[in-house]
Amino acid sequence: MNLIQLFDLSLVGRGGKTALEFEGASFTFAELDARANRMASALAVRGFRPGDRLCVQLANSVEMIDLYLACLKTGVIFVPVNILYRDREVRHIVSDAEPRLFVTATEVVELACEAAALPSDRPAAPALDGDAPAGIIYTSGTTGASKGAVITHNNFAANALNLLACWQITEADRLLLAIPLFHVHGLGNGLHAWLISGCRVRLLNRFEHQKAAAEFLDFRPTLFFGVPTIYVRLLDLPSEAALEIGAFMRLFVSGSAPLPAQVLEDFEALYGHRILERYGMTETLMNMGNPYIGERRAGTVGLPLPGVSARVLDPEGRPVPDGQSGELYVKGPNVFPGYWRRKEATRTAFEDGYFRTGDIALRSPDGYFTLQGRKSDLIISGGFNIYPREIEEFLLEQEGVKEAAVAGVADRVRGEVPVAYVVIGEGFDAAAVDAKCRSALASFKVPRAFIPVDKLPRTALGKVQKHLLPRPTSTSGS
Ligand code: MLC
Ligand code: AMP
Repeated sequence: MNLIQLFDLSLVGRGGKTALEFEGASFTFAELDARANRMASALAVRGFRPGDRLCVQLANSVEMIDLYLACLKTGVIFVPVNILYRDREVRHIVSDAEPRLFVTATEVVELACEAAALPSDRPAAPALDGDAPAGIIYTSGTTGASKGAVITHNNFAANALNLLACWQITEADRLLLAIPLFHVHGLGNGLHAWLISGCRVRLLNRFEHQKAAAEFLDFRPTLFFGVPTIYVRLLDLPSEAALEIGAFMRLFVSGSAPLPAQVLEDFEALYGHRILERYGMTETLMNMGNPYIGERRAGTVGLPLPGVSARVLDPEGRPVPDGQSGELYVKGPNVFPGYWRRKEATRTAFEDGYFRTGDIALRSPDGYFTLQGRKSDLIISGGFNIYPREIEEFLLEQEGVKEAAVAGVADRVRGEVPVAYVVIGEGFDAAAVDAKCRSALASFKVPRAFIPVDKLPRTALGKVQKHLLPRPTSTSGS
């Protein structure tokens, strides 16, 4: 099946209903359908064929939705790119995905103009198998360069249907969608839950904490999806506003990074709602969640979602008893088939049909999972992933950097932020390296400090022992 069949429940079935609010404009489902049909024609004019890739590097916008739906309607593979990525990061994705077209804020204007002049007839739907790729989403690989996770129509469908069922999302809901559509959180959870349920969405260009209270109070949503940084920001709202918001909200969901138990408790005291924490990955979409009805246990990611099987294994691949830590493996209709054009990486990502998450977890005797960390040294800052290796490789290219190690330090707002430890040689200039990082790396990857060290602590095999690096005192965010 094509995801569009599910979206047609709303695009066609609820055509007259207001679907979307964006920057003061509103659109019915039928209007969005017509826009997407025109955009599909514009892609056809550009020579797109099923299986071609379209890279889209756009902030949340109606055009981004048009392009996504146009891809699904024509069998084109949608490849969203983080808008914070700079040249170096983008070049890698382009050379790997080989898109027919790369759309940024500049190109989209022309494309939208072309589309507006075309008829809104539905394109003939290509005969797609549910196992066909709907999107390729780049995720920072442990090797430093990011890999494209191929997500099928069936993966996305299984994920969204689970969320509708488990979180009781219906067309009566109002979803305030503030997270970026270029990641699976915004796209696979936010956009898909909206289009299938037929609820009303207010899409924000991005989450701005200064405007959050006004958006909540004006739109009066029932449903909100956020990363922990957003919930930390929401703790700063005045208590009267928080109480008013709490009164019309039905469900707050958090994911993409660990939600500190204290934030969950403080949020509940302020808003009168216990945040539902869930756990996912780009490669697997959503794996686990705390129950909608039942105990939302602080510090845990709850129970496997319907259809998801989970195993916790020791390094020899043997199951560990409940209460003990091991690596988490998952299997289910939500799990991707593999990485784009990377047979070897795909082969090593699976064991016995289960995907190796790289997350260290334990299961309680009553089935709740707690994530305790990662096997790799992944840093998650504001819900964005940072692989230290990528920054280390960049730093080593800079003048005066003899050795470099990047590690995460705790940050009250963003969870973690990266800092760099450098063994410096002649010509090192911290300000110049900082400027280079700012121009070449996404802002969230830029090290917050460069800490000079005489040498990096290494094992006998030469591996840097990051836990032995002197940690600066935790940062407080801003
Ligand atoms: C952040 N920045 C953005 C931005 N988000 N800039 C433009 N558009 C966006 N959407 C930049 C800012 O310019 C700034 O850069 C820095 O990031 C912090 O911004 P801030 O204004 O201080 O925001 P803050 O209150 O800290 O909140 C940041 C945030 C953002 C929460 C809005 O981090 C965010 O949108 N996170 C969501 C990430 C996400 O969706 N992850 C899902 C991955 S999928 P500078 O230069 O000033 O530092 C996944 C699977 C799963 O993990 O389980 O979901
Ligand atoms: P990504 O590669 O961006 O898809 O990020 C996936 C990673 O985010 C997972 O492997 C986890 O390490 C982390 N993650 C997602 N949700 C949670 C959560 N609720 N708690 C802790 N970590 C999470």
